[in-house]
Amino acid sequence: MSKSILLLHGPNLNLLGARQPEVYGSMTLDAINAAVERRVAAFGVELRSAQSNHEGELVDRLHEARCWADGVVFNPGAYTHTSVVLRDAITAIELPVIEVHLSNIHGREGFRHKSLLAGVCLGQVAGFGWHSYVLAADALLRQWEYLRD
Ligand code: CA2
Repeated sequence: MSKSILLLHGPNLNLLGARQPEVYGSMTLDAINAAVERRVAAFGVELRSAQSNHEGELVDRLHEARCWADGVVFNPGAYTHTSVVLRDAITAIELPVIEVHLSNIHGREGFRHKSLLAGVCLGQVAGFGWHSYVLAADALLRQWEYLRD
């Protein structure tokens, strides 16, 4: 049975490419989604992408993923640092979730150093611009043994 991934983006990430390219790069969200899709399609893995600026909608997307996805690549944006709600949703769905950040949150303002979500994720990738998403997808591919070593 082939695998499926939900690629989920949180608040403000719909603005990628249009604002603050010095922090978040110049790739648009659509271009990032396409790059990750190309990567996983090479292994026969399906990718579905979604973005929301609303915490409750992100929760709904995570819950829905239980019905069709085998793993989640998730950039929760600023909710990373604040959301017990998303932490509980990630715990509840019992899917492997990789937390992703474009920027290196550990090298930025102190309030970004703490993630409320990383501890309930399989792991975290941060600081590699849009490549962070591809590396996170690779982490799932490795988990499922499409990739070795
Ligand atoms: O580095 C990341 O990927 C972040 O998740 C981005 C969040 C930030 O709050 C996190 O601490 C780290 C902010 C997303 C804002 O996205 C924008 C994109 C373009 C222009 C302005 C904001």
